[in-house]
Amino acid sequence: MFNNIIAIIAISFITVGIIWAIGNFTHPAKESTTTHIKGVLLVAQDNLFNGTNPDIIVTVNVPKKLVVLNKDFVRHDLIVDKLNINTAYISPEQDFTTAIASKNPGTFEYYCSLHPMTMRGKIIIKAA
Ligand SMILES: [Cu+2]
Repeated sequence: MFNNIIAIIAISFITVGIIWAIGNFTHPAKESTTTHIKGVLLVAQDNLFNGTNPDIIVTVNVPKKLVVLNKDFVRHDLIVDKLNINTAYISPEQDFTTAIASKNPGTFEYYCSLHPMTMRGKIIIKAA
């Protein structure tokens, strides 16, 4: 009797182990493909970018990836007139990827056209 219980428990563990192994094989954990990509993430939330509208530093002739993610309840966009960046309206939970690139150094303002009073910061292109 006691041996039967031990056997049932052992078989249960083996069964669960096999199911777990098959699950891992058919549904492997997703590896993040973005962690090694250098770039800038601006999260639009509470009518600010990243809470502080941070300066973004970019080197001349070294394009930098820019992802704008909208975690707000209203639409936002990001525009840099002189760098020809315009994400168009980004809906809540949507994102848009673009690039910051310039052949010339300078300071350029980025802003949201819907909330230009609060969502405004600087892109600084520095010499190489
Ligand atoms: Cu906005």
